[in-house]
Amino acid sequence: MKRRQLSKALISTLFALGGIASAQAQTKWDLPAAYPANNFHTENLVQFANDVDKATAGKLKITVHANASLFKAPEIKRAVQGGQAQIGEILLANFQNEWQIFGADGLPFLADSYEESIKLYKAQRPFLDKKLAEQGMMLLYAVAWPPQGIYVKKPISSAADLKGVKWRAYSPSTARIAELVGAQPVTVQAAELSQAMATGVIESYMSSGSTGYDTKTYEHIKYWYDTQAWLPKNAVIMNKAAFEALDAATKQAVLKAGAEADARGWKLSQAKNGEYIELLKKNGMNIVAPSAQLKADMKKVGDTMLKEWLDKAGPEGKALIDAYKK
Ligand code: PCA
Repeated sequence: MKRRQLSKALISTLFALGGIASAQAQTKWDLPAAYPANNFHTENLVQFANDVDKATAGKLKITVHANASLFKAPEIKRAVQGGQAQIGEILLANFQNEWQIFGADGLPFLADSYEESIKLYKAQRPFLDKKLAEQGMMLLYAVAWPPQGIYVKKPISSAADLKGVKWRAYSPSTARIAELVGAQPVTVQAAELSQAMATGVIESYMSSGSTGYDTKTYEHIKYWYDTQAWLPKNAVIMNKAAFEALDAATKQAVLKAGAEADARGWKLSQAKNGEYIELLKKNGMNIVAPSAQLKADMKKVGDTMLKEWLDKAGPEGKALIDAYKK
């Protein structure tokens, strides 16, 4: 063989090998999440990962790590930003101290139904997209938790009955509520909530029927006041560089499966809300409609918190509220 022929043969062999390698190339992503495997948010994430797997014929494998097993809830955002995880699920309201807009959906009674919550999401989304882009990330989708009510050991008829109660907070605003009603806030994320109740670290908290059921709250606390105070959102965020490293078809598959997870998640949240409340009842929880006094007291807490939030959030916060109220 002449030299030129040899190199031609070599080149075509290399091309063939390269072709095999790229056809088999598989990208693996880790997706840390903070809630249990049987929670509806997590089930939605798993379906999203399966959809991506199918649409890419196994080229992109996303592993969901439930229950804060890979990173604790407050660490997931930084892990995605730093690329330790390519994608992750966070509770937006956890990051309110970093940027007030993250906590807009954690404010009591600003958006307290699914309809208003979707409206707030639409208004919040461009702000979130911009902020996360500045941080080297992308928002794939966000889904609300069911409406938040008050779990408490003894019956209450007004906020005054919460004075001195050991109160579990999961975010800056749930800690602020405790301060405003005179309860004692302790921050505990969902993954440690069962233990905090079992050891008596906390005796009350605000959350959804979903988390009450997930954590078997009925084993420790017998009342849930259905205040429907707000619907905080979980958001699925991606590391921008990890996303950009995908080929065009894979990118498309991720975005499509993400949009489907968004729509499916909101439907699931709403449908499951009723189911979770029934399950709580079945397990001995008293589901109570708040008294007029308790409602008025909590509304006042909400008004105070919106004022405080607007002061901290500045013009950006005002622009968000204006867009939401439009
Ligand atoms: N469950 C989560 C956040 C909001 C909710 O409904 C929790 O309690 O940690």
